[in-house]
Amino acid sequence: MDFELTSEQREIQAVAREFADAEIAPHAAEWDREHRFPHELVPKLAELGFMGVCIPEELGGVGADFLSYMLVLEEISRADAGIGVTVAVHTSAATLPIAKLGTDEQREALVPPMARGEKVGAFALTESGAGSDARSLRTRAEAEGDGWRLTGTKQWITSGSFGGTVLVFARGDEGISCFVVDGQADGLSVSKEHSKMGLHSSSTVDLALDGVLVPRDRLLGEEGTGFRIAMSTLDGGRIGIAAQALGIAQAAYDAARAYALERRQFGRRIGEFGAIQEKVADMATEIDAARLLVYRAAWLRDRGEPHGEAGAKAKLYASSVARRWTGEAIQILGGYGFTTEFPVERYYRDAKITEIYEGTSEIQRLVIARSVLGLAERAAPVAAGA
Ligand code: COS
Repeated sequence: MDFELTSEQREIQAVAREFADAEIAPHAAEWDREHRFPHELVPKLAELGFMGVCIPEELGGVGADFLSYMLVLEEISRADAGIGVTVAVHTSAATLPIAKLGTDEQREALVPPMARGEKVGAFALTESGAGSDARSLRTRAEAEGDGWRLTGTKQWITSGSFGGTVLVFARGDEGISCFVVDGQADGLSVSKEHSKMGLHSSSTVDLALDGVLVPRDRLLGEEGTGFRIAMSTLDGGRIGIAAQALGIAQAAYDAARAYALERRQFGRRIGEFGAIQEKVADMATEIDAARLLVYRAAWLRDRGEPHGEAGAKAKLYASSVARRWTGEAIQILGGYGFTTEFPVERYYRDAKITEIYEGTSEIQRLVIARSVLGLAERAAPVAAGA
């Protein structure tokens, strides 16, 4: 398998790296401290195409491949993982399913404003009683006239308060369906803003749906296919979270490496001591391995091949690498690493969630095990964002 990046992929990566270093990294500590999503960043992201990297050009996107999009997520997350998850959810969990599964009218009406960053996307699947067991969701879709009324509460919705475009999964007479809901619709409100351990620059809310009216033309795909849409969307989304974890791990490595070459104790740079060398060597090796898993999953997806197992492996491994090595990066920086003067404590707080959302590590193992044991034949290759 050849992972040499094309010249277009390298170019997108370079633009994303430069943008992340200039426009995101210098502000990340402040956004973290203020627990604030910087809405003023969205037009800048959109101007460079980062709100629609892998969205077709005719729908306002860049028309690049999924691997290019992963390179962008990795670079953004290296600077600020909260911005990374916002772009990831917007793109792979909200815009892509509409671009892939929508009717012509839905694609043309809904996707361009999202690719232009005017409408930030959100994905409302999880509920208080339906996390890993997403199929047990209880939000109701009652048929009314030529549409439905949605009633229920969705939990931990990234960007759910931004008034953008929300994919809502709800249960009706035909089973679970996926509806495209305007974030400013009557009856939709934020019932809770969550305070989190990390990712402070992203917004996470609960959404109350109190009889939200959805017209028939805002049903995505066929009625009753919502669970499959959610699962295939997550197959792609999980690669994005793996890229986010990779970006966080890379940031921690960069900080630890620089410190090991600068900090002197016992008359030498600490990077000359075996105990530190062992950590740096393992960290570099595991980050390389995570990167290869992430790029392979994206590459399979770009070839139209099944990528559920590869994406689950990438997320399982990259999130573990990020969680473990952000901790060891603090160890290398010692007391300094524990202070907010250095960014590694933020990386550590931001990394943990990558083992939880878009499917916990336990669920990734289940997906991998079912696949390698041949027990997942029903999980047909995909329709949506995957
Ligand atoms: N792509 C397309 N369809 C899929 C699929 C996939 N990757 N995986 C499952 N399906 C389909 C199956 O084909 C089956 O379809 P039919 O009912 O038409 O036969 C249906 O979905 C149910 O499949 P299954 O029986 O495997 O579902 P389970 O309830 O056992 O759930 C897991 C499987 C646990 C893997 C799933 O619920 C899951 O991924 N949970 C985690 C949810 C999650 O990531 N939450 C985070 C939310 S976003 S922060």
